[in-house]
Amino acid sequence: MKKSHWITGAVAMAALPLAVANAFAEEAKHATEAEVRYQAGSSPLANVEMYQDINPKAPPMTKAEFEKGKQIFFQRCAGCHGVLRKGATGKPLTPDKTLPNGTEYLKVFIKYGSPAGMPNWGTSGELTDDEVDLMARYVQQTPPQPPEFGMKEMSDSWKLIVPVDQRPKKKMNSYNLSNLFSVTLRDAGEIALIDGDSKKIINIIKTGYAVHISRLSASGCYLYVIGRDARLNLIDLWMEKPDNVAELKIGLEARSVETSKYKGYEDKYAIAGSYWPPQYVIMDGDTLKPLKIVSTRGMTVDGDYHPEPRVAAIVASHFHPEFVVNAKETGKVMMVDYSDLNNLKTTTIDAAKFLHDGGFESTHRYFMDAANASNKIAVIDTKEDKLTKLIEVGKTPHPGRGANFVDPKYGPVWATTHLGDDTISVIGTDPAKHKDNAWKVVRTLKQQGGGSLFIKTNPKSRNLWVDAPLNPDAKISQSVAVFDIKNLDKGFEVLPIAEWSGLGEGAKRVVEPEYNQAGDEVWFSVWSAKDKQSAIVVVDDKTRKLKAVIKDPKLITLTGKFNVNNTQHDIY
Ligand code: DHE
Repeated sequence: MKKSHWITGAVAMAALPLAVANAFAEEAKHATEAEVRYQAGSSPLANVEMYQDINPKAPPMTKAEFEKGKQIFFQRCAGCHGVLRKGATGKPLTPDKTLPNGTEYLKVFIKYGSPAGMPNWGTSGELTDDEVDLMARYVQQTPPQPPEFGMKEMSDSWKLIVPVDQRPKKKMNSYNLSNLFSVTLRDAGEIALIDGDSKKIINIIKTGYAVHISRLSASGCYLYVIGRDARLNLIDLWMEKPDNVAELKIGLEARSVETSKYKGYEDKYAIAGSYWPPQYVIMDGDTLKPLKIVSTRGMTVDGDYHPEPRVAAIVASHFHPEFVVNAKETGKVMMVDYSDLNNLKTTTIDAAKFLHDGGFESTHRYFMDAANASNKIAVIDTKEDKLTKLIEVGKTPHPGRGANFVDPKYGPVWATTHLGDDTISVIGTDPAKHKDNAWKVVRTLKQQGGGSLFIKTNPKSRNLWVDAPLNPDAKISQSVAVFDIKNLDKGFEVLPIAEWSGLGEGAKRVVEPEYNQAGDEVWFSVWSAKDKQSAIVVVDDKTRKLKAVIKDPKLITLTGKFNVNNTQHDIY
C-alpha cells in the first residue's frame, strides 16, 4: 500500500477511539491496497491538497479549484463585481453576502444570469456545469489579494488581429464617419456602430465585458473601446466594414481610455487606466502594443498612503504632448508628458479626492474635473499644468464631459449636473473677458430631481439637456428635462422619452443625451434590462419633437453613445 494511503488511513484512524483504531491498525497490516481502498472508501480527494479558507464556513475547494476560480473570476467577473468583490455594476460578492445564499442558490444565478445584467454563464456555454459549481463555491471564500498585471501579463494578452500594413490606407466605405455613433451595449459586451445619417446599424462588435466608454483617435480613423474587464479593443473605421484590428487586456478592471491629440503625435499613442491594478499603460496608438506601465499608488492630497488609487477620467491635452490622468482616491492629477517615454516626465497636481469624470471648457485649455465625493470641481489649467481653482458645487457632481454654452448674462460657462441633488451648477469659464464670473458658480438651476448622470448641449444649439436615470421616481428617470439657454430663468420642459420609445412594460431608464455631428439631433438611450428591449430615441433639437426611434433586438442594455465628430474634437 502506498505510503500516502497509510498517512491518510492513519489520519482517519486517529479520529477513532483507541481500541477500534488498534483493531484497524492490525487488520490494515495485512490488507492489500485494493482492500484498503475499498474498505477505507478513500476519498478521490485523499491525495489532493485542499484549499483552506480563513472562514471555516466556506465550502470545501481544492487548491487547484481555488486557483482556477481565481483565474475565471479575474478574467470574467472582476470587471463588474470589482477585484475585491466589493461590487461595482455587479452586486457585492463578499462572503457576508454569498455564504448566507449558499452554493445551490449561487449556481442558479451563475448558470442562468439575471435581467439586471448578470450574464448567463452556464446556459451560454461560457462555463461548464462543473465550472459553475466551482465558481459558486469560489465566491463564498474570502477574496484573495488580486494579482498584479504587469508587462508580461499584458503582452501575453496582446492580439494584433490585423497588422497595420494590411489595413486600408484610406477610407474604404461610404459612411459619413463623422456622424457615426459608437453605442455601448453594456451587458452584451459589445458596441453597435450606428450610422447617424441613416440610423442603420453598421456592425455589432464584440468588446470587453460590461463595456464602458469609447474614444476616438485624433484622425478619427481609430475607435478605442474599453470594457470594465479592462479589455481594450481597437476598431479601424476605414475598413469596408469597420471591425476589431487589435486587442489588449490592460489589467483586471478599468474604465477609461484616451489617445494622443497634440500636433505631431496624432494617433501615435493610446493610454488606458485601470481600477485594478491601480495603474495606467501607454501603448502604440495603432497596434495597442504596451510600451510603458506606471503605477498610481502613493500619497493622497491629505498626505496618507493609498494602495489602490483607481484611474478615473483621462483626457488628452491640446496644449502639450500630455495626458491628463486622474487618480480617484488620492485626488492627484498627473500631467503625463508622452514626448519621451523612456524618460517620462510627469507633473503631479494636487486637486481633491475622488476624482471621477469631467470635460474641457469651450477653449479646451481648462479641464473641469469632478471630484464627486468631495462635491467639488477642480479646474486644471492644461497650458500651465496647474490647479486654477477648486469650486464647491452641489452634491456628487457627475458631468460626464459636462456642457459648454454662452450664458446670456455671465458669458462662457460650463455646467455639471449632480447625482446627489436636483441642481445644475453653472461655472464661469472666461477669465479674460468675464473675469468677475470666472471659476465660480454663477448660476444654480433646479432640474427635475437628483440621480442625474449626464448634461449636454452643442455649440449650434440653444438647448441644455439633462437626464436623471438614477432617480427613484420612474416619471423622472424615464424622461429628460430641457432648458432654453437664452432664457434659463424660465425653467425646464420635460420630454417623455421612454414613452416615445414605445417599448412598453418593464423598468427602463433614459440616459445620456448625445448630439449628432450637425448639432440638430439629440440621441437618448432608453436602457432596459438585459432580457427586455432597449432603444435610442432621436429628438429634433430645434422643435424638441420626436424624430426617430432606433430599435433592434441586438441593441441590448444600451447606455453610452459616442458621436465620432463630437468625441474626436471634444465638442460638448
Ligand atoms: Fe461610467 C464615464 C466610472 C457607472 C456610463 N465612468 C466614466 C468615467 C469614469 C467612469 C471614471 C470617465 C472616463 C473618461 O472620461 O475617461 N462609471 C464609472 C464607475 O466607477 C461607475 C460609477 C460604476 C461602475 O462600476 O462602473 C460607472 N457609467 C456607469 C454606468 O452605470 C453607466 C451609466 C452605464 C454603463 O454603460 O455602464 C456609465 N460612464 C458612462 C458613460 C461615460 C462614463 C456614458 C462617458 C461619458 C462621456 O460623455 O464621455
